[in-house]
Amino acid sequence: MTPIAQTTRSRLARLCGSGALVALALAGCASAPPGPKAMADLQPTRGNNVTGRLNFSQNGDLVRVSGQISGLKPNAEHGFHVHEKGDCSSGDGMSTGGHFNPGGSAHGRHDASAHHVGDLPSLKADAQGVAKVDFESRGITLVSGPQSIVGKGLIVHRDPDDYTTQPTGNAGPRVACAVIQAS
Ligand SMILES: [Cu+2]
Ligand SMILES: [Zn+2]
Repeated sequence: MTPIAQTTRSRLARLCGSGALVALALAGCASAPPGPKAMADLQPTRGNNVTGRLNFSQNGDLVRVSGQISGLKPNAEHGFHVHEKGDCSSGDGMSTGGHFNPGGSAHGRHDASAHHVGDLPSLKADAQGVAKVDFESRGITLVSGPQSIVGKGLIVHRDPDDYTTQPTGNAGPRVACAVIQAS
């Protein structure tokens, strides 16, 4: 056995618990080791109070997105997208450009057949103006490459996304902005 194979095997055995059989370890255990993670720290744009934190974690081709956003208009829906540039410097969110759309698709619902990679499920604020986020998606990835959302912008909009107006969903001004960062 080469030293590299030995190292890999012992690392897998540690990941899988001390009792793991070597055969099981070599097969990758019951579940694959955790993949890349990222986070986004949403800051309000000028004149707004929307803040939040999102965590992204990938396992295989499935990305779980979770977190909480506050300071939203209560009892309302808010468009929520990954935008093409990781640049919040303009203060109004416009420096993030349009929706992240590496596939050249039309804008649409996250679960529709045609949508931008950056079209995320809309936020639903409760009576306190807080939206809890927890969804899983195979449509986004943290693995580096042209489809990766890491390094892109994340935008919360003031208004609902109508899923129809091209290419924006007519979701109104950008009330919070973040750059999605590897974590
Ligand atoms: Cu947007
Ligand atoms: Zn879109």
